[in-house]
Parts: sequence; C-alpha cells; structure tokens
Amino acid sequence: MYLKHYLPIFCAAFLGSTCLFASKPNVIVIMADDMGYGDVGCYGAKPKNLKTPHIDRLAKEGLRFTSGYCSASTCTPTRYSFLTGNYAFRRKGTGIAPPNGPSIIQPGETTIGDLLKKAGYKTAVIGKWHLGLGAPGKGPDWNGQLKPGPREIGFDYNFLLPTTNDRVPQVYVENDRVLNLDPKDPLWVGSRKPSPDHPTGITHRDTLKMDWSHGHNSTIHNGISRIGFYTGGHAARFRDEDLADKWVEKSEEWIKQNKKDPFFLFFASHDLHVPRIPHERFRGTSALSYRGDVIVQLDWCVGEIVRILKEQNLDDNTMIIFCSDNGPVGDDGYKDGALEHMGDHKPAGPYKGGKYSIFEGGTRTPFITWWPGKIRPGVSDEIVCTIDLATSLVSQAGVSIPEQALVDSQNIIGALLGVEGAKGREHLIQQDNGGRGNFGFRKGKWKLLRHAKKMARNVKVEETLANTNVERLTLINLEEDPGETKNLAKSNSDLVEKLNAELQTILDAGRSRETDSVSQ
Ligand code: NG6
Ligand code: CA
Repeated sequence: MYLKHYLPIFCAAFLGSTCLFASKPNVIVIMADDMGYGDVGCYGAKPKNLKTPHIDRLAKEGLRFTSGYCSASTCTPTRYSFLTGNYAFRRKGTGIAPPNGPSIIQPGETTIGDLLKKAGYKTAVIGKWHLGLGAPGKGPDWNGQLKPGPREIGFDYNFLLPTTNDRVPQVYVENDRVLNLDPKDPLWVGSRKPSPDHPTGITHRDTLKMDWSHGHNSTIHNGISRIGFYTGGHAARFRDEDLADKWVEKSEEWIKQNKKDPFFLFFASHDLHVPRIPHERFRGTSALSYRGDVIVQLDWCVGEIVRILKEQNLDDNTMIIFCSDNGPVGDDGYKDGALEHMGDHKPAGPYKGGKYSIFEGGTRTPFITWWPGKIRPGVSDEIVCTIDLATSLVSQAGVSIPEQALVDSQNIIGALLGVEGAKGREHLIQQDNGGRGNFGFRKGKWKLLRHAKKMARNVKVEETLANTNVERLTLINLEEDPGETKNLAKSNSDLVEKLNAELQTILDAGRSRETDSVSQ
C-alpha cells in the first residue's frame, strides 16, 4: 500500500520528466464559492438547518481535512494560486478581477493544466473563471475571440461564467467565444452608464426581484442589478437559476468524450456566491433561505458528478478534491435574507472571520479528498491547501516541475492520499484580497496575524460586513484557542519575533517550494 502510494514520487525524483509507474487517476477539483468551514453537514452544519448528503458521503468514503485551506480569502487570488502554484501576493493585479479585466495568467506562466497535459491528461474548466480574459492592456473582446483565455494556459476545453454571477455580463463563454451571441446584437460591457436612460438598480429599483444592499446597482438582468454595465447580447444571456444544471450537463458531456484518457476537470461552481439564486426546485430546501438552498444545490451537483463517474465506471480511478475558494460571508451586497435566517447556523464553524479576512474563517474551509479503494476513509489534521494541488497532482502523474514554476506549491500528495505518517505543509501564509499587506502565518499550532492597517473586515460573519480595529500583531495558539480570541503576543515576544521574521523571509525569498520537492 505505502509503496504504491510513494512510487510515483520516487519515480518522479529518479527518472525525470516521465515515469512508467506514475499514477494517473482522473482528477476532479470541485471548488465551491464562498463556502465556509461550517456550511456542510460533515463539518458541523445541523440537519435542521440544511442537509448535504452528497458532500457528507464524499467525506465518509474519503478523507476529511480539519486543516484544509484555500490560500486567500477572496476568489481571484485563490484561483490564481491554485492554477499557478504561486502565492498571489507575489504578483500585482491578482485581486478581485473586474468585468473587463485581461487574463491575469498570460501564456508562458506554467499552470497545473500545462503540466498535467504533459502527463497525457485531457484538461477542462467548467464554471466560474474570474481570472480575466484577453491580452494585457486590452481585456476581453466580447464580440470576437476571448484570447488569451484558459485554452492558452493549459485547458483543452472550457465552458465558463467569465467573471462572477454578480459582475456583468451574464453570458456563457465556450472556449474563446460568447455562446449564442447574435452578431446583429453585439455585446458591450463597460464601467460607465452607456446612456442616460439605461435602466439600473438605482433608477428601476422597484422592479427588482432581489434588492441590493451595497454596490450591485448597475445594469439589470433577470430582475437583478449587477456590478458594471452592459448592453446587447440578449440571445446569449443566461438565467441565474440554470447555472448549476449547466455545469453538470457540460461536465457530463466532456467526461463522456474524454474518458479514454486520464482527465483533469476543474468544476468551478458559482454557488454560493451572490446573487444566490437557486433553481426553482431547490427553493425552500433549507431553513436558511437562499444561502442554504444554494448549498443544497451545490450538494446536488456533487452527487451528480459521482453519479456520472459511477455510470461511466470511472469511480475507482478518479480522485475528487472538494474545496472552497474563500470563507463565508452573510450579506455580500444583496438583501437575500441570509443574515435574517442564519439562526444558530455557524457558516465559519468554530472559526473567526470569513471572506475578506485573514482570520481562520477566511481560508480554513471544507477540504475532502475521495478516491474509492485508494484513499482510506478517515479524518486528517494535516495542513493542506489548494495551492499545493498543482505540485502534488503533477508529481503523482510523474512529471517533473520546472524550477521557476509552482514556486509555493508543496508536494503533499502523501497527506492528500492519507498515507500513514505522510505530512502536510509545515507552514502556510494566508492572505486576504491582497494589496493591504495583511498576512496570517500558520505554523503548527501557532498562528501569527499581521495586520498592516490595524483594521480587519468581516470579523463577524453573522453580522453586516464591517471593519473592526485590531492589533497589528496577534499571536494565537490554535490548539487551545481555535476561535482566535486571546492575543498571546505580549507574553511571547520572542516567538512573535521569530514567526514574524520567518514570514518576512518567505515574503522576501520569492519562493517557498524547495527546488527538489518532487523527491520530498
Ligand atoms: C466585492 C463585491 C462582492 C463580491 C466580491 C468578489 C461589492 C460591494 N462587493 O467587491 O459582492 O462580488 O467583490 O467575490 O460590490 S469573490 O468571491 O469573487 O472574490
Ligand atoms: Ca469566492
């Protein structure tokens, strides 16, 4: 058993770029959007509030991590790091991408997709992209070819929600074109109101089916006003209610077409990002209003993915990784009743903060690995992060990693597979959206929080988004104080200094992956 697990790792080290004994399971990364640690049953959500049988089943049959993280507490930097294996704070322009933003990852920057393709994988991304499209300085050509895009950076196929569901435009992109775009009705996207009479969430607020609470008051589509303006492209526009069904439909098609080769599918759900609009059949399926109903919808998607694998006899040879792109948020700009219906539900579980924060709730999220027959069911306390999937999966497939690529992605494949004694990360830097200089640094049971501006956002997820004053340096013993309530910095100044210096060294070094980490 151990030999089988370690074989690809040894082989990658000794044989170089390809390896006869590499293990090349199909890989599906299911990334939830804005899902917190406590948002699913197997992480403590109560059945009276919502039920997530399919995600719970992954956990029961697979490995559930208690210290599973994404690398940032917003979407774009986590996704950037997941695909490139680089901490997002190392690169400017990796914060929340605007509607007309160019591709953040340009051709030439190595991605997990590039390297898995070298190992013979077919690769696809289906769902939310939010990493920009088009050339630097130009951005997306909505009526032409949306290049560079995923196909230029390691994905053979893509079917996308190009930005977020609250950012314009509400259209699908398939490969490098807007799907069903009528050339006679061109799509225009911009940040300024296109004409004085253009209806917006401000001028036509009384017509909205879901009111906004902050931002989100520009162009209206499907009765919901969004971030940014657009006109045209009417035949191409989707209904928010149908997105989850579409991701499943396209995934099923693609898996069936590509099952003869090993495949890597990035299933990037838009749930539970705002506007939270469940399909009609999921309305009222939780006690938590739409925020809970879209969790049930996402859970259904997970069940569908497993159904597809079983029907195609692929389940024994497919590894699923279930994770989230950042922690939870209550009110993220629409009055959808999430706060009012929270009751005793704790979206971040026992943790403090959520989306936008460097407290644990911002990045510690559900993280499950599943591979029937290969991963022994259980619970792991090893520290694992979405940023590590690149090096881990590529090493497993027997491909060597260029020294200058995936510079912060650690090879923790043993921990992800639950190999006895295999270690996760030794330390992890947690960032927010970036740009503010706030960092969390977790090492073992210790965590140092360094807030540059003595200000933290979304500290209480169950309340309206707000800024709170904090200490510049906070030291937490996560073993004794998972809720990050006691700052031990004053009585442990040596440790604070040591951790702060270590954090600074990693920030300055420009990389944290050992060059020979495949042989780790
Ligand atoms: C914020 C939006 C928020 C959400 C977030 C990105 C406002 C007031 N807030 O700027 O609603 O869209 O960006 O979320 O507009 S993420 O999960 O994609 O990072
Ligand atoms: Ca998100």
